[in-house]
Amino acid sequence: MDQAERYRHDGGFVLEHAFGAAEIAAVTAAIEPLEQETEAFLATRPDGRYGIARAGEITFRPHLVTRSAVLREFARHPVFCDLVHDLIGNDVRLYWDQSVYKKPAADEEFPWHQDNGYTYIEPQQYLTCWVALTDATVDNGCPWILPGAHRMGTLAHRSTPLGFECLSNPDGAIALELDAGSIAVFSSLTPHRTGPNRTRAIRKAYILQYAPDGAVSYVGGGDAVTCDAADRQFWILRGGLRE
Ligand SMILES: O=C(O)CCC(=O)C(=O)O
Repeated sequence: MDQAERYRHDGGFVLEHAFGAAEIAAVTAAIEPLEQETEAFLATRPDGRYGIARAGEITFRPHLVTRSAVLREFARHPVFCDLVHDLIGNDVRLYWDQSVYKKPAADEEFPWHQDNGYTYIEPQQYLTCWVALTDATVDNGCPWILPGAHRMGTLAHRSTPLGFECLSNPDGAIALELDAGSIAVFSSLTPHRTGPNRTRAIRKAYILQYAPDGAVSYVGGGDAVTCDAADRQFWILRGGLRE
């Protein structure tokens, strides 16, 4: 089965060794000062928490492209242009980007969810590229997906202290172990979770999400907002061509 077929059938696949060591080192270096800012901010919070982020355990740093030319350029890397062309179409924008660092103290899972279960987007299916900046293993909290479940549409999610959750211990889940530089490519409708980090090293990921031009979000159940913020939802492909 080829990758496009696997995406349609299972809702995701691994693109191995998409980026070289130097590219991953440059991306990691660009994220580093922002990650330090994030931890410094969390340290100012009385309980070390902000939303689903927990100081020293798990950090989420969104909209990095607004702060780094290196990451803006990375978001338009030919690898992503090819992926979005084949899996979305000719007119595509970056929808969201964020780093997620899971620290050795993170002994909780990040619960089963669909990305479309956090902020509801129309069309409901957009593309998540979970780029491994370090090797991601079952031991340090690699992603798991539930193949085929993307065909059920957006599921109901409940709020938990660890994040939104749509499923609990489903049968048939598979771990996507990734070498640094590989990408877990999956649909915004594919239920996924990550496990605890039981190692002594930080598991680092940079997540980039792409949506068709014209996609709208309903933040907090409010009015439709077109996903075209100039500083972070810029064109990736327009008329099939790289912008
Ligand atoms: O990388 C992680 O540990 C979880 C991130 C995730 O699933 C997400 O941001 O949707």
